[in-house]
Amino acid sequence: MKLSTAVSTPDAQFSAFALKGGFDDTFAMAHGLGLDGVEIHVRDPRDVDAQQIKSLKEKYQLEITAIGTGRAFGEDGLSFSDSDAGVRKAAVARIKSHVDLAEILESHIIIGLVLGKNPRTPEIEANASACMQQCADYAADKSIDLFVEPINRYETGFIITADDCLSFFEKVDRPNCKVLLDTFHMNIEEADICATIKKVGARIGHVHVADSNRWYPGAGHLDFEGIVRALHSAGYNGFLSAEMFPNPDPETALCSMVSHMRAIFGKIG
Ligand code: LER
Ligand code: MN
Repeated sequence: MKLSTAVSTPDAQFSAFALKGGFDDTFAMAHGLGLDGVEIHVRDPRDVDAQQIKSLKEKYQLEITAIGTGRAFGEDGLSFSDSDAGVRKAAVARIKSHVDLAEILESHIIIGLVLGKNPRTPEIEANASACMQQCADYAADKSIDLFVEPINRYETGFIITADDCLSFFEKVDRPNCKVLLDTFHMNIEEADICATIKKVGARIGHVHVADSNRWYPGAGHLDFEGIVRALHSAGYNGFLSAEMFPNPDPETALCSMVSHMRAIFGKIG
């Protein structure tokens, strides 16, 4: 498994980005701290210079592990479950533009809060799955996956657990939709984190790491050794991407994450 961190530009409202800043600074810092990749969170791809990000990716030898899209909901109100068909159409167009960015950066797409926060009803599920199908088909043509993230009950009423996500996938029925497991949300919602990892198995596409308090792994009470062992047994060989508060400061948070996780990798071999 490899390590990455979520990064975003300073205007992002979401607070669990360990690194906020210009991509030149955040990529340099991620490289300097020995990370293998960065996960970039982009409100609207028209805000960023794809070629600049591509050259920074090459300069610092970092993979772009995924592109986060939640800011399109948080800051622009776009969602797949909005009752207004025009908003849903704009949300699909926005995510397709994220897919175009992912194609340039050889990355994948995170679908979290862009699903909306409304409690799941048959109508909401039908609207959201139709949007998902359009985006998944567009992404599949470019060999891009959509990582759908269960998010805890205090942030959404829609896809809260891994089981919610798997049952939504039955409706969406697209193989390039994978599950994004976030240890912070799992600690709130899953009865048994390791059993959930085993159950999702080959359908795990991406993993966010933060401890129980959303600080760096090692700062709370989660058993990351057990989690990494369960991911390893499930055949997961992708990224563990830190999505955590920059506490007590970004550098300490990231250094602590890297040393905690690499010590665990060393034990597992
Ligand atoms: C996004 O990856 C996430 O984990 C959510 O908490 C965003 O609100
Ligand atoms: Mn997350």
